[in-house]
Amino acid sequence: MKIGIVCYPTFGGSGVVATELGLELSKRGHEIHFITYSQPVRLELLGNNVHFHEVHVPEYPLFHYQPYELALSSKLVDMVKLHGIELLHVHYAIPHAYAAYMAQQMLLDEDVLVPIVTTLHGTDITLVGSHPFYKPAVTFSINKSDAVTSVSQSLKEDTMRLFEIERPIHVVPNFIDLEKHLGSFTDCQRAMMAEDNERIITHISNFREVKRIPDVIKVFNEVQKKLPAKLMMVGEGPEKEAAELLVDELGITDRVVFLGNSTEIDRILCFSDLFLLPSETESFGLAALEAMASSTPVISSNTGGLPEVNINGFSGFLSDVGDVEAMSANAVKILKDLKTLEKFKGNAKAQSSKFDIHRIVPMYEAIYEETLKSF
Ligand code: GMT
Repeated sequence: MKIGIVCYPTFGGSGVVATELGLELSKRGHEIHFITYSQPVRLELLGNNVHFHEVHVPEYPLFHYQPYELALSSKLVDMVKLHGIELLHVHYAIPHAYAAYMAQQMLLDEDVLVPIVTTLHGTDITLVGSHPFYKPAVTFSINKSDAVTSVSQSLKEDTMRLFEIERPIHVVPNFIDLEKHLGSFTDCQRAMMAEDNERIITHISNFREVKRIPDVIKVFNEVQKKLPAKLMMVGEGPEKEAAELLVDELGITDRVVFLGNSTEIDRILCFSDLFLLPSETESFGLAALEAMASSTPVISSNTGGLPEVNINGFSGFLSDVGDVEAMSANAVKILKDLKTLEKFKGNAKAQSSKFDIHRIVPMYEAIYEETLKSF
């Protein structure tokens, strides 16, 4: 199939999922066209079957907001016609599903038929999409998609509760390429980050309010009172400065390292002993799955789709949002002795294999085939 993929090209989970999906589909013989405003961060390899088409939005002073949706739908029309794209798969409803519908209508005018598959990722529903300013357009574009998928059962339920949805939503969980997390590092240079007797705790996110960054630091602060530990904070975002101040206030600057955005997530996870994800809401928690695939157990909140990913008492522990005390007590439970830690590490790896890329990507292929057949 010739498939057009629309996504945010940044470090965010939806862009990562879209990029990994496109790459895997290309390996399975499909021709993939990424259409977005810059090359997706994890798209290192452009090959015969993988193409990238940049959406340009010319700046014009009259516009207070530059019309990205317009530029995107025009680009979709041109690319569908030029490359004979058979299906558009858009990740994140806002504004991608809306722009794709406009493109579909323009193409219809020229007798070109292209169905749209929309994947809902989380904040496009729970935080942004349900805002009254966007809701009518989001409801419309979900209902006009030819197939809709969500990354967890929990997100499907949220969508049905928050919007008047008239079509089925297929749950296709996020996935992981286990081969990339085989522990192929002979030395992930742990010694550069911590002493032998120290446990390494890691958090990776876009440092937005929803991630509850202060909880990450407070949990770590309690843990490091009980056992020697270091905290690796990976990512960039609006809450980072406040996080640095809190670390300073708590007097633990020598034990917390802010690494910024990284393209070396595999290496960081390779030397991590525990992953913290205390989010306010999380439709899935791809970062937690990536951690588990690298044999890193997870301490998370029990919100949204996280209980579908992290299994309490097995791959880690789940607690109520904001329950720093329970989270730190559970972290210590896992880290206190090597035997327990090794058990949780093995369990985390085993749990991640449920989301093996080779099991999940065929689910998308089946949806594409069904959509094309019934379109
Ligand atoms: O977590 C974010 O703020 C980024 C956001 C995104 O759209 O990239 O992540 C959402 O999609 C990911 C991929 O499906 C999920 O793993 C995240 O749980 C989800 N984030 C939230 O629901 C807050």
